[in-house]
Amino acid sequence: MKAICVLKGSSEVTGVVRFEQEEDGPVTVTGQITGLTDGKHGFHIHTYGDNTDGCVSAGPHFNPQGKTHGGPDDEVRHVGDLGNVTSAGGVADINIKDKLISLKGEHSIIGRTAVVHEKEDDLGKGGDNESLITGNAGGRLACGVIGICQ
Ligand SMILES: [Cu+2]
Ligand SMILES: [Zn+2]
Repeated sequence: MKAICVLKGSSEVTGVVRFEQEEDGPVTVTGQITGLTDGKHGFHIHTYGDNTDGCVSAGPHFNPQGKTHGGPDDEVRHVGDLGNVTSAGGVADINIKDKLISLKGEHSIIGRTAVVHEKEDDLGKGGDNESLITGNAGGRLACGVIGICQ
C-alpha cells in the first residue's frame, strides 16, 4: 500500500513525502523537503487531516496510545513521532523506516497530517513539560494531508 503527502505552508518550505508498506511491515518514508534552514527540523504525523486554519488545525501529535512525546526509537513515544529531518544546502532528503505508524488499522496515518517544524525536535529529552508534548519543535512551517496513492 502506498500513500503520499504534499507539504505546503505560509513559508517557502515545500515538499513531497511518500509512504510505503508491505503487509503489516514497517512503513518506509521517503521524499524531499526544500526551503528549510540547514540543520534538524521536527517531523511528525499530527492527528487531524484538517487544514482550515493552516497547519495549526492538524492538532497535536497522533497519539492513539496516550503516551508522552519521544523519539522514533523510544519505547515511550507518540505514534506520530518521526523525529527530525536534516536539511543541508536547503534540501532535506527523507529516508525513514518506522515500525509504529501504519497505512491501515488503529495506527493508520491516512487522512492525518504530516508537519515539518521550525526547530529541532528534542525527542522528549528537553527537560521541560513542553518537551514531553511537542519536543519544543516550534512553529509549523509546512504540512499536508496524507492520502492513498497508486
Ligand atoms: Cu509536529
Ligand atoms: Zn510527539
